[in-house]
Amino acid sequence: MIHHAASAGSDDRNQAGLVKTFEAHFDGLPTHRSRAPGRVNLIGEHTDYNHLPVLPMALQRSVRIVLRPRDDDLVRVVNVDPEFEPVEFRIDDDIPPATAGHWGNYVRAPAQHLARRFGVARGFDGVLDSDVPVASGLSSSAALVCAVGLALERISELGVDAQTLADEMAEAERYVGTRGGGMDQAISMTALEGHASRIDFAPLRLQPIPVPPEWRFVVADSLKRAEKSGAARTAYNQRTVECREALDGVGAELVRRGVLESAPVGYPELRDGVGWDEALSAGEGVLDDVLLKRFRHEVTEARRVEEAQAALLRGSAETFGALMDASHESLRSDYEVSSPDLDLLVSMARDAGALGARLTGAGFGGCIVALSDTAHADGVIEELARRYYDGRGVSGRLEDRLFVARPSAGASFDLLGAQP
Ligand code: NG1
Repeated sequence: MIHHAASAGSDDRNQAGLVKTFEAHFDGLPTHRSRAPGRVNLIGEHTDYNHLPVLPMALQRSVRIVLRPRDDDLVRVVNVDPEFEPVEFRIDDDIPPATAGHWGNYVRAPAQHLARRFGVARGFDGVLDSDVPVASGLSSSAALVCAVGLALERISELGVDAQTLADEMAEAERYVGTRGGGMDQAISMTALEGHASRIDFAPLRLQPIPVPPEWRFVVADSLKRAEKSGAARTAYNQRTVECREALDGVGAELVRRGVLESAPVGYPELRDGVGWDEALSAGEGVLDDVLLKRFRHEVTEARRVEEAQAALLRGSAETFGALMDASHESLRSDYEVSSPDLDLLVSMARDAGALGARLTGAGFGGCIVALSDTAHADGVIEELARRYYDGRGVSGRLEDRLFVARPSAGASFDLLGAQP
């Protein structure tokens, strides 16, 4: 029997510990707290970089920084986890990066970006901790970038709203050599407690949708890291290129068929111009096997997001679960981003009574998300604990790898002592 951590999360952590660490490293006390959550994507995977919709929710797990603004441009951040060495740099238009993959680059990223965009030049001393599992498809990196970015924005009193800052933070991540689709920063900055959000891109639009209180999203980590700096990133980037090639091929074919006068500039324009059926038929006529598979995933996943949004709005958990199952199958066979461990976890979750399950995040490792209800969530967790995790040598606490995700609020910045 495991003690599952439906309630484990940032708010339960010991803030006094953070303050104490601050006092040990810097003179005096911190004055503010910046916090940004990780997220779990419920459906709409590998669609954001094609500006097609997604449906994520923020987690109760977050990056938190207790901090004190400085009067100069220095940023000093100590991570309570000794595995991550302290970071120190001056805010500038060109901040020299640490080695690739170093966590400090996610602190430098928003600083350089906000310096370039808004002339931000005021730094802070801070102590940081995070309970968002790293490299698991739960957006620990976006949470870090958003927590630092929000702190810098507030310290300089720029008056940038959360949605704009989300867009800026998606840009900021280019500093680390990657550019995701913008979903992670958008949900981390703007989420509402008790809600998931349907997100559309270019321009960013968010529609919060209440999650029925009896729905339970179980997150389970395959224990295989999906490192953004390694092979998973190469495969991710390759998918973005394939999607572009597929779009160009389909666009050219539709022009050749006389259906369109000019090729659509993006996926939303293709959808709005001819509809998915016509687009898919053009794709079937012209794309090679691999590109057709990638294209079919984009089309079917975009449709599933629409249907999932409707199912969420009317509280139909069975339909939502079936759509999650279909999403996983498409990610496995057409998009080819699953792994034997993710497939195993998904099927075990279904065997244990989940209404649907799928990989979440970029794939190639990381987590799955399974939908259950209040009556069955504990059973799903206990089954997965027994069948998947027993004997796999989980390092650390199992409840950091297997937990119920609570739809939580987005990033916040407060005076210390002012938050509940
Ligand atoms: P993860 O693997 O959770 O970091 C990545 C991208 C998202 C999105 C998903 C796939 C980054 C920072 N995030 O998420 O934007 O494209 O893959 O849906 O690259």
